[in-house]
Amino acid sequence: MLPKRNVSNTRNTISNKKLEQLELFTIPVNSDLTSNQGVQLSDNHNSLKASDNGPTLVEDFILREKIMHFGHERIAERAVNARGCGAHGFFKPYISMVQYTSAAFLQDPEIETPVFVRFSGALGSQGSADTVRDVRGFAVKFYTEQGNYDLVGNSIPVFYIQDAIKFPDLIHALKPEPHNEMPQASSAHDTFWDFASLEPEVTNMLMWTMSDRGLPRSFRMMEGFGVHAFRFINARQDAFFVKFHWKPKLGVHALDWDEAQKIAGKDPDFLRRDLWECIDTGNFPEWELGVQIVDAGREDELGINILDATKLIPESQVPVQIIGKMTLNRNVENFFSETEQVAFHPGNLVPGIDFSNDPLLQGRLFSYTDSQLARLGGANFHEIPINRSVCPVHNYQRGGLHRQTINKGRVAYEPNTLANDIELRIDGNTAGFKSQSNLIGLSKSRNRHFSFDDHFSQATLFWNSQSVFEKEHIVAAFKFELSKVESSVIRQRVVDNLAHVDLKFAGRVASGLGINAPDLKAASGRIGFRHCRNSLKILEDATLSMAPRNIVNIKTRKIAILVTNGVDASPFRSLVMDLIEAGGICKFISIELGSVSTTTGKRIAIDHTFFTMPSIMFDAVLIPGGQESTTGLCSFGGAIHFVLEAYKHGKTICALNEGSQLLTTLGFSTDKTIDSITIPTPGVILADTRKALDGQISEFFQTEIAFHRHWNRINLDAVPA
Ligand code: HDE
Repeated sequence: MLPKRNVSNTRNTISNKKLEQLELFTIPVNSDLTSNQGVQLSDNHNSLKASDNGPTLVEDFILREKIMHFGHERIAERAVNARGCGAHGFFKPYISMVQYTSAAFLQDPEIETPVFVRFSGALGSQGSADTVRDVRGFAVKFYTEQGNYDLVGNSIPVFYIQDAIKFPDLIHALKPEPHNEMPQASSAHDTFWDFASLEPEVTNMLMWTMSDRGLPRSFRMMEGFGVHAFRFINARQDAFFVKFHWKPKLGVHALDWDEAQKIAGKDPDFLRRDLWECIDTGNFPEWELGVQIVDAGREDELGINILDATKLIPESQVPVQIIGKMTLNRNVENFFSETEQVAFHPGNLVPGIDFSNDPLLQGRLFSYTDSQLARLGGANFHEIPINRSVCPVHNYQRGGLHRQTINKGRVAYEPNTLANDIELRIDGNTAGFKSQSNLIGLSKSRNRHFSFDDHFSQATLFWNSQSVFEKEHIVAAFKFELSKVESSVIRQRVVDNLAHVDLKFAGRVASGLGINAPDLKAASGRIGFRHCRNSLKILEDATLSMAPRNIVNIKTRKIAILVTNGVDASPFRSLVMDLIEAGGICKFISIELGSVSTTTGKRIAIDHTFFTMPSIMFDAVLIPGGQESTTGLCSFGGAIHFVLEAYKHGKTICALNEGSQLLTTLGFSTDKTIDSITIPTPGVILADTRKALDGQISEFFQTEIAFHRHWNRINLDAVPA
């Protein structure tokens, strides 16, 4: 009875140079079976035995091949960022960046560059849940005409540590504890907070991970950051520092912590499913690429050391220039071949982009190739289809495990004259990638630059920039994590450090943890506590908050419509059509699958039950009227819990006519006689469809959904959901 969204499998209709290349390696679904040698098989059910009851024969090469392959079909998961999902798409610049960089893919707004993106969680194993509290990886491979460029970034603009030498310690502290391999994908345990309390440089990133940034609602609603300072180099060899930003077109939104934990159980694939379904239904996610550019030589004016990855450049200090857009429009054909085998490396650069001396970035440059060698079994991982560049590769590397390329000729060295009867010599005088000349200090040093030792100013800036509700969530997150820490000495050390961010904030965290009030001096008296506070150029920056600024739209927002027999369908028909028109995804939820009858005797097909699709899978709830349906819902615990839980998680709820009876326990008046539309508390809309115009209800509902979550509603903590 209601219009269905047009569902199209986009996978076969979109193409670009990279996808055409992958097509050469892609095998269609087939109806017969062969061995790996191409020999057709006649029986895939029975192994070869010496008589029906006899032992299996060693000569059964078909069995041996099949079992051998099965036994080797797993490869080592990534040491970090093991759980991820990927998608194909393209990038198009809005403007030419020729003034700053000679990178070809940033020159011409007409040129589309194919990309492959892998999102990941840093902490968890491959089989861990998607919605744990964590920073997310945001790795983009651009298949440019000048070779592959990888921007291997994160969802948080700063990192825990300043120097690569501390990375193994950080990850060992964060990962499950080595004696019992617990807890999975969670920082809420002693070893992490022990490390964190002894390394105050982690504080800024801690503020971010404990904020709602650690709980993205969707990869499609998450920012990405290159984190380090890189350099743009233009054709004249002028250098500029650059920080990269990805800004999602759908805005930046988060889950609630209680919701995230429940989703981890009900649908551990929540984020990858969301990405997959949206791409498959043509709701292509988009991010704009932004850059903060600082002229080389002027970085000292920032008030921070630009090479320190635990600091960001506030956007109010150096605005982000939006320079292009990335669209993801095709799911992978095969998870293993593409997502699992894709090999990112921050050292995959193209002419026009170069590193900075950030000591964390410099350390990464050793690590990634090394990881690929171990995971992908040899030096030829660049020949795996997903990793191949779209421009030709020719050099004199030969051999190695699993070499695919058949290089012609007898010449495998340079310089030479035998390859083409002329002298080939590549010794710095040809075009191509040139490292930007960079003054290297004369004395070796194992010291950090003193300016790295400001560990708290930006954590304070972050705290000051948060809204009231974000601050509450940060305090709650610290309390949650520290409550899981068994050692009270560690808990105390953490809050003593937090006192250097903001004393009141640290006090709020400390209360109820069975420890003393935070003590500034205790922290600064400890060995290993290095801190020298720089004076901040700014004290607050609105862009650090996720509080809605520009309310966007309701595209791809999921709306649950709660119905049972006797639902009054006429008042909400046009409302639902409006929601779908605006890009919302509406699903009918009831007590059982099948269909329910309306007051006029028509039938509504049910998409899901309360049992299989709890409120945590939706962004908003619509409760239509009809006395029989409402009475049915009010007497079903699953429906009451659904609504209370959605309320507790700040979601928009719209009740029509009698439907408002489902909200009577929430402590506000559900009597709608005053007006045709009443908003008794933020994000709750009670509408009398006999008085209100359909369009009005729809407008209110959409505005509230687009706001995402309503944390300032009454009785939130009293709701037992
Ligand atoms: Fe990584 N990181 N990392 N990292 N990282 C890996 O590479 C490493 C760092 C990031 O989807 C590994 O191929 C070191 C910062 C992402 O395939 C490994 C250091 C940032 C991904 C590795 C860092 C990242 C990885 C694991 C400190 C944000 C997933 C397997 C010096 C800017 C990429 C692999 C994908 C993966 C090392 C720090 C982002 C072990 C040594 C900072 C998104 O090589």
